[in-house]
Amino acid sequence: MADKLSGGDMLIRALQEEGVDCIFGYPGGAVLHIYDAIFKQQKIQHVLVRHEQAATHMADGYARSTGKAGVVLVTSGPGATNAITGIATAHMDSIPMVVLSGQVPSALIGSDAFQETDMVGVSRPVVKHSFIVRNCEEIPSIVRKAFHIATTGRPGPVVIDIPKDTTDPEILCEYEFPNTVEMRSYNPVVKGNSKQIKKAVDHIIAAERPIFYIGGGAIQGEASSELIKMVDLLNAPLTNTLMGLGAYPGSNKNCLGMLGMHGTYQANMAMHHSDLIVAIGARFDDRVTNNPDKFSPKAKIIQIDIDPASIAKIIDVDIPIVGDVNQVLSSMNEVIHALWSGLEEDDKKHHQKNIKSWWDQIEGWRSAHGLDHSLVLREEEKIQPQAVIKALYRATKGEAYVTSDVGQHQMFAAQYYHFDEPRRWINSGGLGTMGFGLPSAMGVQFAYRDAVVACVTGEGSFMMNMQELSTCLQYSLPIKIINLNNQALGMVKQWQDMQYSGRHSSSTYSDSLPDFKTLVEAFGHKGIKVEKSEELEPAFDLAFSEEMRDHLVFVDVWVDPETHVYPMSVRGGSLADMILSRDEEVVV
Ligand SMILES: Cc1ncc(C[n+]2csc(CCOP(=O)(O)OP(=O)(O)O)c2C)c(N)n1
Ligand SMILES: [Mg+2]
Repeated sequence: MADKLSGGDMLIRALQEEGVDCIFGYPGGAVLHIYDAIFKQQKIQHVLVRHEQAATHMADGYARSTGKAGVVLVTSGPGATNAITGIATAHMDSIPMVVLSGQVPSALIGSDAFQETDMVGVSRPVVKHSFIVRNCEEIPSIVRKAFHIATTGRPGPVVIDIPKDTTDPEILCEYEFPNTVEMRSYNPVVKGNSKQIKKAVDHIIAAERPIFYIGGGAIQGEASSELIKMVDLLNAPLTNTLMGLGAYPGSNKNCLGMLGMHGTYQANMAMHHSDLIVAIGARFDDRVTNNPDKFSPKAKIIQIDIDPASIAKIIDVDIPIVGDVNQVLSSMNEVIHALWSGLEEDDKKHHQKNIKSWWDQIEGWRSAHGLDHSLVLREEEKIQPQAVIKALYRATKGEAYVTSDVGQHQMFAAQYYHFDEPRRWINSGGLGTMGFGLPSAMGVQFAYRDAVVACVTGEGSFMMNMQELSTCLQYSLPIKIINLNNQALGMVKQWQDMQYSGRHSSSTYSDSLPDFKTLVEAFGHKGIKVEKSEELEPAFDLAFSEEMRDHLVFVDVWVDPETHVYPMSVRGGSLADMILSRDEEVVV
């Protein structure tokens, strides 16, 4: 006979069966039964955060770095609404997450009870799915379904709203965890259509100027090894979106770097001039396409995506393939191998000649205006933010998990830290959520206790969730925070420089910034302030030293406040229309 358990105990048991080892949360009246159930077991660690938004970003960082769903537990009302920004952040980047929100007792729902919010209603536009628990019996099957939905197909956040009476310790129900999940209305397509796959391969082999355009879906879909096989066999150029960095080794020469608004010159030019774009787990978002009417005019497009709704949403596609990116690429590789070995020597040579002249053109772009070109050292005493990222890359040998916040520092990190593996670069691409950096780094550190985790932040973003420094002390998280302190909301200020004649409306703080070294020391951590170039390397040496191995270190680097992020797309232009520096614009 099945065990009889309370709803609270059932919830925790079901989470254990799902393999959950860590929950990020914050208690309150509606979830007290659940917290008591957590207290009585040892398998799942509960992390007490200082703000519910941070809990969602921690679960998100955990999910992005492991591929498993992150789990959040919040109380009703303000606890639930505080979680919304993090749920929306995960939704925009297709991150698997399960959010357990407390609700007032069923009998009070709709009565404007204390701390009542219609969480399912409030979160609806930013979740993949949501559930309301009606009685304790259904808790195990709802948990099973929630994890299934969050982690399969195009992943995303799922909310389970739990009225307090359903977890009452006095009410016991039979516990049965379902072995399988069946939902008639939810069956994501996994295998790609074989005719489309054959057609795509024919186009790839025949293309003269092919380019692979890789998005976050390639990482979520674990497609890296098949992607590497394909790109290396074809010796094709490849570019990543902000979300796709690391899907293919960033330090490999076939990688042209990030494309789009702050993409590299060579990546944007290659996209614009290509005759075949192979889009993998990428959704042609406006930060990539610039003006869709001027996007890559000569290219035929193959788009591979798990989500049929993403296909041809923004840009017309010639060969759509719906399916799991890893499986589709694996089938394509089989077809490519068969085709390649059957090709006449002359045809192979023809292909190699085409690719060589395409590469000559790309290398010309790379050497003319590659990224080092935009790393201009202006005044000797001012530290350039790009140089800080390069120093971080050296200090961590390119092997760290790097999270970032949102702004100029995020773009510099994306441009100058080369990610050779998937799931190492963790940032909020779709929603662009300031305040994401520190808590997401914490989520990564909980997943990998011995890993080097660095958070590249800006003083503006850091101040949005800095209360979590206290959580870091409680759980001994030795994160290294690199603050590119330009004493401004730098990205906003850059746009004001470029589009509003330098009128800095509310983008600076009139000398009101805290002294970050003292601030982090008040939280019990190590702070280092860097004001001169020559202090940078020693600061990194100390931060990443054996001596600081178990300590959170905050390196506050005062960088040149005048530096802009380049290249930058020209508004309304094509991908080839770029501003390369303060006084250099290229428009085709
Ligand atoms: C929550 C939130 N509010 C506002 C914005 C708009 N925004 C984008 S970048 C930015 C400035 C970020 O400043 P900082 O963290 O210091 O980074 P910097 O650009 O200076 O490197 C702002 C305000 C945002 N992305 N997120
Ligand atoms: Mg700043």
